[in-house]
Amino acid sequence: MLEDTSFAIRPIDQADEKEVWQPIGDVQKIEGKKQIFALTCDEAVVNIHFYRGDIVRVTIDPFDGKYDSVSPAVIATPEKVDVHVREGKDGWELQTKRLTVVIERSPFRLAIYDNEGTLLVRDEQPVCFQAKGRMRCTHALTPTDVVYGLGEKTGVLNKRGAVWTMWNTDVYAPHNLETDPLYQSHPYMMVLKNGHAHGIFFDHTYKTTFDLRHESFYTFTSDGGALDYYVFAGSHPKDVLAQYTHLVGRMPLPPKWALGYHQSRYSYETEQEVRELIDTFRAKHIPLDAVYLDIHYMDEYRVFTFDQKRFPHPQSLVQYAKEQGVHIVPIVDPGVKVDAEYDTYRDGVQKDYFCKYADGTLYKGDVWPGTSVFPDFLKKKVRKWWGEQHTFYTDIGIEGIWNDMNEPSVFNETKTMDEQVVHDGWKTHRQVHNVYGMMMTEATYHALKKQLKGKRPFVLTRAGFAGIHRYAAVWTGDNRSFWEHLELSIPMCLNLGLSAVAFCGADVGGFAHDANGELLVRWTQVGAFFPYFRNHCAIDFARQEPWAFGETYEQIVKRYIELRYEWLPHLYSLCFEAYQTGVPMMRPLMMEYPNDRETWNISDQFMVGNEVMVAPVMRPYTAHRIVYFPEGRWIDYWTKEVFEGSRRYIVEAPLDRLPIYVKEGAMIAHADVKLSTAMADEQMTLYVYTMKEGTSTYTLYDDDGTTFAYEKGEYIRMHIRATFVDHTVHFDVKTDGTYQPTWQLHVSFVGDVPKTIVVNGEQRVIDEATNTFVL
Ligand code: MIG
Repeated sequence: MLEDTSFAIRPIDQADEKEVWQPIGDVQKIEGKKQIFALTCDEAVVNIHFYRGDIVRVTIDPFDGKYDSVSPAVIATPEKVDVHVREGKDGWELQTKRLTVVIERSPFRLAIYDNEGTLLVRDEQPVCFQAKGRMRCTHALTPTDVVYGLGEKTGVLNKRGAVWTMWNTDVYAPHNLETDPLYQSHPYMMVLKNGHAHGIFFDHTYKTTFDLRHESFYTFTSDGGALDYYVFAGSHPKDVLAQYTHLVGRMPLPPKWALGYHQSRYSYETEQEVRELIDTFRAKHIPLDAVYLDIHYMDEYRVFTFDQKRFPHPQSLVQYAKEQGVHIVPIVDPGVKVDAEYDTYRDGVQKDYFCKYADGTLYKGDVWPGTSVFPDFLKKKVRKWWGEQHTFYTDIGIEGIWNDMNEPSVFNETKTMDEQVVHDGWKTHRQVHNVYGMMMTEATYHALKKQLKGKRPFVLTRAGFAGIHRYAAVWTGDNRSFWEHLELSIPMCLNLGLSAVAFCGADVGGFAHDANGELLVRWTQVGAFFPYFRNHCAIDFARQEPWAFGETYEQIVKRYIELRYEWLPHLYSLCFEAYQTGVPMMRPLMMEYPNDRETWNISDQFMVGNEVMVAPVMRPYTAHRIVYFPEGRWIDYWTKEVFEGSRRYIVEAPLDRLPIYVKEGAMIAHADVKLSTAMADEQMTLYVYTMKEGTSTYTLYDDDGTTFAYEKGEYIRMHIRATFVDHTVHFDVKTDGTYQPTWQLHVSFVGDVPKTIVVNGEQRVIDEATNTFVL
């Protein structure tokens, strides 16, 4: 008999149905201490802890109330919050200025409201647990709620309609809409209800699942630990990001070179090849800021070594590259080759720094170097030791490191380390798997920061957990040179951004499989507006450097890499915004227009800041597409054509055109094209998209691009407000910070040039020759 699989749904967990789910029962008593409330239930201890008026943490521990999380995600400590307590006959109400938590006594259930009375969270069913330590809660949703976030997930922007699992996994097989999980775990969602957003973060390091298939609820299940979640009040999507990143931290400013164009391949195999690559970029005048060294640079894949034959003079290579304004970024994997004559292995064994089973035997797994051992990054002194090894790179001038395989990936059936391995004393791999990679990357970031003596490090990572953005940029792993993967990269990165990973990108051109000229062009156009912009390609597949497919394609690819450099002042200003507020550079339309329901499910357009919209073509042989324009008037970046908002248009986009639209009234700062961010700007141009009447604002940010002086106010921020009225524009310019820019800011109008221009009360005239004036 054939099994009917047509209605097969993915089981959340095979073990589930065999084990009994037990509810935690009624509340027996409540004890409150200022902003912390402890509830004793029949089968659990519940803690409700206000971190701020707009952030509340709920922990439900069915064991002994002594559960101690090992999650590294949260870095904020609670602030003082005034909580108003009311006791009713069915339970209690805890109220801050922004949140109300309603506790039902029998059986225990929670409901959480914002200060406008919007229901954010409600237990649809009592919280349950299993003897094995699994936890489950079921929270209400309405059919029209939209769910975003969850970090690095496939699928479309809205995550409803599927089950999503958090278990860091290396997936080389083609990623498709149902491929899950991938390399990162972000058990965090932003929920949009009728334009009101709130967030919820389940701070669980164990394997967890979000079942979002249902109309009126979702379930969250964790493979272990107490239930531990934080609710963020919102109500604007940007507020939710600010609240979430208050808790888990924000990205530091990357060095400017990390925002340039990066070229990678698995692998550029010799020093000579790398030099020739850089020379070709320079000969062709194509901008370039970094070249990656994939695993072939090493001596039989031993980390912290160079192959003597292929890379005999790494220091002069790094130096040579630097003279061309290019940074060399080597890959560093966690696996350490088992080889009694290899220093790193010997040293780690001697110090007892590698992961072991409970009985003391070393865990060994096969990865690129063959049989390998794995540093126990959960231990502080191991992180320190691992970090120190990086002087091997930093001593020769390297300032960026690429962490790969840190899920950790192992070439075996389960694809990872045995769950029975123990870390840092007695934490099982089952418990800490999802944070292993983040701890490696943290070690790398901190070590580089120290070793670079004041320069900003750049770290790229594949694996990660909530909070990873504090240490590294994230790329979405092994995609393929498929149009579908170009399309997938947008919702993936948008949701990473909504999960606080502002600095992210996908391999431009696609990693595995063969790209072609048209795909590379379309992908480079999109990549130029992603936060992180790297072309990377796998071994044995068609090369995909900008010139790989002939002159016609090369010219367009070059033009879009140049465009990236023109737009850098804008992108860099947005980076600073992300550093300050958590709001990512690349945003879904929903972020700017949460009340426009047309925007809620758009996965194929995105915003770069608040007034620039990109609507790429992501189909072969296609020179047009449908674009949705939110309210207002929009100007075509290329043709200056005007589009009235709140409707859709079919727009033309021949191969050399990426549809970009700028909102009327907007101001955007551009730089001149240059070959590397190492070259200082002498001039920047503020393009002002004029309007008849109205006001707009823009903040241009700049600093030295390399040090941490910005943390002490050594930057320049120009807050520009433009008011258009009666053919006159009034600019109100306020500057703060102590950095002396290398550039002058010119102003150029797009659209009708105002008859009168006034800057801080003083009239200005336009220079006839350049059609600009200096602000
Ligand atoms: O098992 O280092 O995702 O970017 O080129 C493959 C070789 C290991 C996977 C990474 C990819 C990298 C490749 N790595």
